Amino acid sequence: MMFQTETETLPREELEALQLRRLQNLCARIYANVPFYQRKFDEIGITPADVKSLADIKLLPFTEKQDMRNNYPYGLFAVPKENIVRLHASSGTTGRATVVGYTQRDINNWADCMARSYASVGLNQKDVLHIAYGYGLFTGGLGAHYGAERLGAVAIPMSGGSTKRQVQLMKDFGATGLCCTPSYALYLHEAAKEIGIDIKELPLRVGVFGAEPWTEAMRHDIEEKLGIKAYNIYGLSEVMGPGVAIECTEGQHGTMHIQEDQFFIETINPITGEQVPHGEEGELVITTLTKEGIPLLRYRTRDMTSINTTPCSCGRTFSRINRLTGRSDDMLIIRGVNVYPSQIEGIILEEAGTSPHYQIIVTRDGVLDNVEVQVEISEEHFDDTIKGLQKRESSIQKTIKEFLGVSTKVRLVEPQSIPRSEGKAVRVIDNRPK
Ligand code: DLL
Repeated sequence: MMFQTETETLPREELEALQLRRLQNLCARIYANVPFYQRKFDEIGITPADVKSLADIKLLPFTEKQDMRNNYPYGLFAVPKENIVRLHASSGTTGRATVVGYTQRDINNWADCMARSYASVGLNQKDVLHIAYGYGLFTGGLGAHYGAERLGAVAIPMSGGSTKRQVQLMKDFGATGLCCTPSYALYLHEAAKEIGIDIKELPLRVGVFGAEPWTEAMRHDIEEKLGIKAYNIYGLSEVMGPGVAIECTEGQHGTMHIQEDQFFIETINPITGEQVPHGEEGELVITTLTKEGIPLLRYRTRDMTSINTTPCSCGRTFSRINRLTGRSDDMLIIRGVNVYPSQIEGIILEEAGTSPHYQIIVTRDGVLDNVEVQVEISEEHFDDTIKGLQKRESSIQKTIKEFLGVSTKVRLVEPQSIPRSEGKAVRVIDNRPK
């Protein structure tokens, strides 16, 4: 079933003509309204009128996360603040978050993309959607929520936390769809067992899981344990939120249709910035074709994937991206929260009595990610009392939780005990199953 059949099955030629019109309009808008882009165009010596075909996009400048940070908070917005109706932001230490603003039309387009996504995995108006993505500055909760309402389904705004109670309410409210991170789905299953509920016995039938990498093995595990069909959804707050791409009920597992009337995609070599041919792996670059609040030209997602243009038996003409294979930077996703080692480093360095030698060790304990941060104590504080050390540990732990939103276990270790490396320091040891 499709939510907007006409758009989702547009013949490729018409779709590409629409994309070109929207790209030209985008360039004109950002050149006129965002000094950052005007400067970038001027530096390269091109004007919006030089964009005559979709292939010309390769002449245009990239946008990176750092550009958003440099222009914090509103510098890249393309409309006056009175036209913005909502903000979202990624977690980050003060002043370094990436902030995105939406006009009413942006929110509507997003709700459409999410409603299409639900329909694409077999959900409809009769479904009851238990939404356990976080509500707040994170785009997961509200994105999933507005899409569910747009579809005409029942949206249950659960957000995260109180896991056992969630299971009870899933049962009481008769949830048929579950939206959360794949690891949280497994956690719900464990919590259910503890309170004597078998999720398999509930009417739950479809899961819409994303916001973190997961494997085919994990899909089998979830489908088996929860007795549902599990689907992969992709998105990122910078370009919208969840619903940029989604699997369908017909296509091969792992391939996700991109909402191509809204987004133009390319894959590039992350080192040279050159486009790579469709089918070859590269970094996904997304241009927002309709966004008004904070339109982004050639946004470098840092997500590695390949573009799949083979027609899909579902009838959608939107091309697909294959399962994400990793990132071209060092961002970690811990229980659905994005964390850069440099953010943890910043916090450690502000704490008196520690040295800049640290290591972040990520493991999966049962179904949940665990993070231990080992930090070398500085020589002069080495003879601190145990109480003193514990106080330092919990102070760092608290600051990490407060600024980055992830729980960690901080352990102070002896000076010189973290292995030194001759080249780049090894900051992260990720022992989670791949
Ligand atoms: O995670 C938006 C979202 C919410 C997507 C709910 C899906 C479901 P951010 O917090 O900005 O936004 O994180 C975006 O998460 O660049 C990817 O690295 C990663 N990511 C998102 N979905 C997937 C997925 C939301 N299905 C970053 N598989 C992205 C692998 C994913 N990684």
